[in-house]
Amino acid sequence: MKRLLSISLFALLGLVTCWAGAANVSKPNIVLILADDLGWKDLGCYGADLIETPHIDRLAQQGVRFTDAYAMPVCSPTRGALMTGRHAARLHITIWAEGAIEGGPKFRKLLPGESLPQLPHTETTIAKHLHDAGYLTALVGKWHLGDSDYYPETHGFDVNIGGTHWGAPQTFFWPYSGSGRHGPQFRFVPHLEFGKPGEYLPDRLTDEALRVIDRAGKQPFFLYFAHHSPHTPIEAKPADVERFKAKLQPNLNHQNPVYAAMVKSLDDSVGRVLAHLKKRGIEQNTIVVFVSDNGGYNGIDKTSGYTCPVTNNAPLRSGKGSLYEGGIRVPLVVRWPGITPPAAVCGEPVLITDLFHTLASAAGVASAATASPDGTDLSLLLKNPAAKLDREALFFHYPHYYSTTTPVGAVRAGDWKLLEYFEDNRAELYNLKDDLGEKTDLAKQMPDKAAALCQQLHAWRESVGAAMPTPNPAYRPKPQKLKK
Ligand SMILES: [Ca+2]
Repeated sequence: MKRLLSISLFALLGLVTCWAGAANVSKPNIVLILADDLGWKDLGCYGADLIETPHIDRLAQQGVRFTDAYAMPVCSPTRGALMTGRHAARLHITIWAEGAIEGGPKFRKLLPGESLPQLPHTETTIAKHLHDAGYLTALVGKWHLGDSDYYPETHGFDVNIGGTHWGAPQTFFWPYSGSGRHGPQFRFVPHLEFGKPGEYLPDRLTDEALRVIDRAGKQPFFLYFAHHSPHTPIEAKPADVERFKAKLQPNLNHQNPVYAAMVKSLDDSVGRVLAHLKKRGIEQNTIVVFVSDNGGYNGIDKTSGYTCPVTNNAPLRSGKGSLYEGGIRVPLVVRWPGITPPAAVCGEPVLITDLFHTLASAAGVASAATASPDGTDLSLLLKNPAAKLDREALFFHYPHYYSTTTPVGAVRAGDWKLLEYFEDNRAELYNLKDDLGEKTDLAKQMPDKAAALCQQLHAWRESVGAAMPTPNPAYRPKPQKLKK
């Protein structure tokens, strides 16, 4: 009897082990590719003209493409929100890391809201959750969430290739360092010290990303592949630049061939990652997400040799930094074999924080949702892109200055969008269904609607403890230009 019991216990243990093994095998790998400053209209599948992105377009053909996906308006806030599932305003990370340290302009009407230059260790990242669930976790590329005390290694990543506090490399060509625009400084991309002249950063980062996939072997992996492209400095491989120079026409929305070439390299990188997954036979067990961290940069970058804006977000208004659609609406494509239908398009508004919840849920890390109230699991939309989320509104908060904006907050509820500018508490109201370009301000025509949305925005700010700008005692109104 005792022997029989032992055998049964042994068999039971074997069964449990077997189940655990099966569960581990079924854990999907996750490849999260984050582009930097890629605009909503910068991909073929989103209607780009000069720019060509066949690999990402094919990914969209195999999964769900979101038309109304939103990020924060600049780099670090999106990255913090993506890693934690918590809104940038709740994290108090509302401007890029270097901007938080520099403190913003000294003589404008408002002093910016306080923002942290790093992701505190009291926050738990998706990498930490996945690491604890047995994943190999790797960041390849840009981190931008703090200095060496806050590097990815301290936030749940087993591997960090390239992640520092810097928001951009000094140059995209090896050795990726040199003097900066703000004076002499030494930017670097760690673990890539050994390279060769002419080596281009997106290509090298892709080599490293493929090595991470190989290194994982049979272990499930989370590859956070955060490209620096196509952030400034706008630099691309000469042969690619020539290709787009030849294609340039005055009637195209996009006019910068160096930028188009830069996006091509980004697309080539995605193509190589997808091909590698297929080659290794893990394509069917890997979720691939492609998304950008903010709207397209519509300023000028002289490095490119062109004086036209780097990109054009039309028909969206404005660009990076702004809370108009051009600053926050981003491309988002998700392919999850067995879950996402092919060539699907989803028009439901979604936020970058939702990816945290979606990926945590996919990996079976249910506990992750508790401390992250600012997002929702998108599995429902990924299975059925026509479904609706039970969510009233999305909120945005940028209490800082940038070339495209003064301090501002915003809310999108259904088709309605309200922006509140903090310098004069001016509200602007738009109906995105009729007016995607936010050209006709309806605030005066519809004061009740504007007041209701304002109230909703204020209540949200209070609930997340958003840091607000304050009056600047040193404010100097811009002096009138003297006539000669
Ligand atoms: Ca960015």
